[in-house]
Amino acid sequence: MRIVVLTGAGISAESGVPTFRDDGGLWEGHRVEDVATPEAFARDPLTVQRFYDARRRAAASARPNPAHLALARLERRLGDDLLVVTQNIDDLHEQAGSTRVVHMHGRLDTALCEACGARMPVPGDLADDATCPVCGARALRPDVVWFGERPYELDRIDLALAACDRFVAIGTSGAVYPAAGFVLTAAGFGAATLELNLVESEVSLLFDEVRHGLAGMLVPAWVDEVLQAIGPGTP
Ligand code: BJW
Repeated sequence: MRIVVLTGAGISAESGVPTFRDDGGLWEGHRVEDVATPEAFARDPLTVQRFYDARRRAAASARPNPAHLALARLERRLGDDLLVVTQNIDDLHEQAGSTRVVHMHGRLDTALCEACGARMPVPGDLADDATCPVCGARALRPDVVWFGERPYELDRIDLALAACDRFVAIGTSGAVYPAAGFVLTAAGFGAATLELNLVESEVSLLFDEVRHGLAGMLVPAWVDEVLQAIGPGTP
């Protein structure tokens, strides 16, 4: 059984990482257009760098919750037949033990040089005007995907969506494309679709099945179901 799981900010909420659009979410203090567009970065790089530096420091103490751990358990059973596509820029899936993870909106722990295109581990706070170790330019930015930029690894994601038997979206509002459209792609290729979310998302109606509750409860229960269905033998 081939499964693609799409995760959003809701899966990390119980690890203490704020979501974007819920009450008390990240954008309460910062308007999304002030920090998540290339234009905003060009206009006020220091504010944007400080915003991501603060999130990086906060994320460093976050630990995976039962939802991340359950997906890692599923990967141990399914191997290459499970792909986790995350919109999150934290590393909680990796901390939990998942290895087949696509970070379609980038990562907090890498930096991107706008001058030469090199990617590297973040050398420290980027607001400190860090220098690119490859070309020497003071042009490092967070390696994240802002509005209007092309998300990472879309070709790999499309192939996985076309080949999967099940598509599951966990803790994502369905407000941001192309991720919000993955359910239609997967369904169009014949996959069964399931949404796990605290409440209705903007695209709930597109799923075959919707379950409401905390990811930390819903995901382990769903993983148990899948493991029981495929049994202890070959995946
Ligand atoms: C829980 C829970 C718990 C809470 N348990 N659940 C008009 C129409 C269609 C598209 C467009 C349009 N105009 C422009 C576009 C495109 C644009 C877009 O989508 N705009 C929308 C505003 C309409 N998209 C883009 O620009 C993208 N690029 C693009 O399209 O390139 C063109 C292209 C495409 C394809 C091929 C070639 C070219 C880029 C989008 C980049 C998004 N970037 C951000 C910031 C990343 C860096 C960072 O983290 O700072 O990504 S924005 C932000 O939103 C972040 C997230 O990954 C993303 C999605 O948010 P998410 O994860 O869904 O979080 P929330 O907070 O919205 O929702 C949390 C959910 O969890 C809620 O549902 C809760 O209920 C739930 N929840 N606790 C379970 N405990």
